[in-house]
Amino acid sequence: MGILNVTPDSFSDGGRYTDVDTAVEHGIELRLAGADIVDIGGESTRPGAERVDAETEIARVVPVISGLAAAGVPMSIDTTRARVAEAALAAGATVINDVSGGLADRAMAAVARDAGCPWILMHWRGHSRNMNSLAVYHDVVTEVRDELLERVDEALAGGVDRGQIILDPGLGFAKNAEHNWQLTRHLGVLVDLGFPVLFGASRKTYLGRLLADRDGNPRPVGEREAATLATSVLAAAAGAWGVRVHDVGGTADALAVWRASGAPRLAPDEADKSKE
Ligand code: PMM
Repeated sequence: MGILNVTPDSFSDGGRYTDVDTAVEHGIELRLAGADIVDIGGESTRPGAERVDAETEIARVVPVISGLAAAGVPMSIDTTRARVAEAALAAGATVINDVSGGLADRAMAAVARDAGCPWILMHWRGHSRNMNSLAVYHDVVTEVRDELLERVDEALAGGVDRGQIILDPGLGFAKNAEHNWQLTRHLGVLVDLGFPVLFGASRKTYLGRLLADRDGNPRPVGEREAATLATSVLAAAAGAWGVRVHDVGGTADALAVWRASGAPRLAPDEADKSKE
């Protein structure tokens, strides 16, 4: 999944694709580089970000989705709002990527049900403005799993087909670096739930911190690509269905190596078994 944020303020590509033609061009580039799907977002979810209204979000994403649909590019809409999802699906998106897993807007389930489209339910505890204060867990892997299963139950109760549900641990969303590493190490716990799992580590803050220089300055966003590729290979080896990334070409190369190696899926470790 290639990332295309049509926002002025996303942490990595914010401000680069606010012009419709540039955004459409980049979406086509992502597709040609090997993306199975391009994820279009019109609202930044970076920690601390202020919300925009639904009209602004729709005005940002719909022209880009229409342009990419005309070019035959498969797309997901990255939104927590049912109205935005509806407009995006009408314009040609075919997947809903809801970082709130249906929590932010309870009307999302009906949109997913009526469209009969895949719905990515990401683990989420609250909007960006205060999500860092929600990063409190006793056992992050078990709690993320259980909270995702609650989202699944609500989606099913809303009439959504089980076969359309995709799960995502939501790295960086109410998670600190250690939480992200735990979720990476034990990704098999989510994979074993039987739903496709999407993994989104691309260029995130915890990778910048991991690669900080001697003075403790985090590695700049644009220089986290090799680390991102490593996370994508780990996720694939743990059984992830997809990875959400900025650098699609590099990811396709890295995954081609992993595939050619024939390396078996990483077995869930003893700690995972004790959670069952
Ligand atoms: N991360 C971001 C936005 N949307 N969607 C899913 N499903 N999973 C993620 O991890 C995720 C997401 C934030 O990253 P960005 O600013 O680079 O888009």
